[in-house]
Amino acid sequence: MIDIHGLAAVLDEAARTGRPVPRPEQDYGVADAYRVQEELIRLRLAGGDRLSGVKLGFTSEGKRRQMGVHDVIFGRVPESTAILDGSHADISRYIHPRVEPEVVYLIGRRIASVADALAPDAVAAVAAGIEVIDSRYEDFRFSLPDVIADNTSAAAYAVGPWQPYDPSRWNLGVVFEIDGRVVHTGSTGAILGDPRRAIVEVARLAARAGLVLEPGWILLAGAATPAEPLAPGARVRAEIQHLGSVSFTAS
Ligand code: OOG
Repeated sequence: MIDIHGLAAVLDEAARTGRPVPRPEQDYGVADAYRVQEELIRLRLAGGDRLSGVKLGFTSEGKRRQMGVHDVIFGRVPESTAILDGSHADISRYIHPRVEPEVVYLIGRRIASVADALAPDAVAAVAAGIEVIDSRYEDFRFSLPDVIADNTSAAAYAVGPWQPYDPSRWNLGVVFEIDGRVVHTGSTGAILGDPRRAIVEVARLAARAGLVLEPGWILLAGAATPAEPLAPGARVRAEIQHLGSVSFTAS
């Protein structure tokens, strides 16, 4: 049996101090891992943070292959981790941060079930985004339950200007740049084969965890390309065809 409160406290402290921790020695399953994540977030919200939304991980083959993991996972996104588009972001408190380009959806209605996610007003808008991930485990190595417990490595995120949501535009080119150099190109079609499925997938996972998605929340739909290490001074930019771009500079 995993100590749910104990592991949540260890991961919370690792995130706050920037000191990585070893993976838990015990075996545990995905259901317990989501309980750890829930407790970890409860600790953060008790400290005055709020949720700005949810995220999916391992929605693209590129990411699954990079991390050796095979299932889609979901995490919760704290409001305090937002990076303003075009700004400087302090990355000194992270352990071994990486960045990846994402499609971000603005949730348009309360979503408590997969049926809600299929409603025409489920998505209110869409934007290009960048997620900073930072595993709290040593060497960025983990099992599937470990990364779920660690809130899917969520560390920070930036969202570009919101655009009207056009469901027919689902297979869009993605360009990911660091310091003006293209490091990855991809397609939003790499996200679950069709990023429109992200809202359904997150509704399924959230409902299972007893979490209702609120209008005005964001959904980070998962990276369309593998992640890149983020170093101080780096200028990171993601551009998605028809959706515009988002950027920040790490300091
Ligand atoms: C887990 C987070 C993965 C994505 O977009 O696939 C993720 C990790 O790779 O550490 O956010």
